[in-house]
Amino acid sequence: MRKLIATPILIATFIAMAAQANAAGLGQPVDWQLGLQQAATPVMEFIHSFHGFLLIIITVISLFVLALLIYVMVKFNAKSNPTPSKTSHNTFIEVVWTVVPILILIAIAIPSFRLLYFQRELPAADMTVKAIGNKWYWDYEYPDHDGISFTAAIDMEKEPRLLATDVEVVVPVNKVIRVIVTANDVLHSWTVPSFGSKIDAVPGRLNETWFKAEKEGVFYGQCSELCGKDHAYMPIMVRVVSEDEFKAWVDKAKTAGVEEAQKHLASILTTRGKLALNAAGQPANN
Ligand SMILES: [Cu+2]
Repeated sequence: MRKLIATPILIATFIAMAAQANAAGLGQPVDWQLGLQQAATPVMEFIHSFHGFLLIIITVISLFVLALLIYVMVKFNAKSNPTPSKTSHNTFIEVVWTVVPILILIAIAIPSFRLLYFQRELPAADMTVKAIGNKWYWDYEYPDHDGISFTAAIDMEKEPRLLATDVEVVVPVNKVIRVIVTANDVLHSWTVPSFGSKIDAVPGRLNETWFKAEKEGVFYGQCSELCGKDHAYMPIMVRVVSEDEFKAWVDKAKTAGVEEAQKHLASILTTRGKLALNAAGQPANN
């Protein structure tokens, strides 16, 4: 009796959860999100389509196995099948259950390797940003822009909590950005979900990845290699802006420093209606 009551409650709970589940955020997570963050780069779009493809395959396999189990339970239980067959081999079926999984694995492997090479083979880069992991903040350098460099540390006062940094990484939209990643002390990992970027920061070694953001806005990520006690407090914040806004930021950063450049950029973005300010005069991101 208790089971009979529990089942509809369970179903109702799932329906309520599904109704509350939000479409995934762009550049940052949202409450009750299901699925991956929205894509802002070609790599992340590929990850989305591969994820969708795998979801179909695993769903079909799970339903097929479930159907087989139900069929066996109904057809071959002791009551409906009192004298079991003694069959132990069936060549046709053995060939099928060997060949079909191989075909499924090949069908998965082909897009999987295409995605892997797409991520790993850098297209000609328009500019380079160097990200250096530290306990527990990120340093950034812009070797193509007179070596602009700064430290980006978590800003506990800003929203979204645990994702905002005091100084923002600024890059232009629709440009291939090469990211060179290393670390000063221990392993870290430079990760921005909406870019599909995730690469280890290894002391004494240069790793590289790339992204081409096709949408303007703010994109957040976190260190994704368990690096120590403040691992959760070294977020990544990348602002993608138009080319002339990027140039304005670079020019100001060269002459007056990155903090002034950030204020300058914020005022440009506010004038253009791209940046809303909250009651405290802070950028209300996304
Ligand atoms: Cu870290």
